[in-house]
Amino acid sequence: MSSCGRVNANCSDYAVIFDLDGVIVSTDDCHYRAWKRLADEECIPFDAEINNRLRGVSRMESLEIILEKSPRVYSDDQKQVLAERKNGYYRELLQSLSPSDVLPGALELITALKERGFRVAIGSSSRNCPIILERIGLKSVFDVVVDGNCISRSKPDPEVFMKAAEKLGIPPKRCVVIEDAEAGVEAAARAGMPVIAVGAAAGSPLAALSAQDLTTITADTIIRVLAGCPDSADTL
Ligand code: B16
Ligand code: MG
Repeated sequence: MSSCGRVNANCSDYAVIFDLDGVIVSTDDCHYRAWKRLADEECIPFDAEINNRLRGVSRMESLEIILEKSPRVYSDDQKQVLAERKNGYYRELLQSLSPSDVLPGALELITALKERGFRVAIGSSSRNCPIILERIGLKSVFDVVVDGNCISRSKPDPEVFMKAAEKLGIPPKRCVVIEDAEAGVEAAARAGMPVIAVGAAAGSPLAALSAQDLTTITADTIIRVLAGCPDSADTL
């Protein structure tokens, strides 16, 4: 582990940028159910494998992926209507969202990071981010929130994470991203940020570290990732 660096003692010079859907909250299943309802109504084949390609991708780009299997061709106006219909179904499902939907380990990790002085941010492609954060009780927890309402290019473009780093005033290489989507892992890597891949993205070759979920990630894990040696205890 000779290439291990050292992380400066003041953790307020560092940040963790969390993806929202699939990392902080289990809304990825709500997206799946809403798209499935739309696809069934339009007689378009849709399954979990196609759904995996939608993680982290914007609403309109997700629709384009779903329409690849459609025998019917839709105009731009019709696509807009379809996307709004899906969003209506999704918003219905969000009505039952509550703090109990925060994923295991998320609150513990955010609390531990804040206690150590880390800055914390959200970097999400979702335009529903404000309502989701409100419903799960985390509206005032993050120092910075950059979501689908603030960006013009969705993941895998690095814009969402670059904007978060800029708003935090912290250089990209001092920001660790936690992502559940391959598109998000790529976006973080393109932003020059070390990334921890969880859930569906675990095992990504672009990730500095992979984990099943947030329960095994601690503030010390983040420090090791920042130091460039995620598997070592040397830098603590
Ligand atoms: P909306 P994330 C992403 O959120 C979801 O993973 C993706 O499935 C969804 O299409 C996208 O947000 C847009 O969501 O329709 O609510 O604007 O994972 O980047 O937090
Ligand atoms: Mg996600």
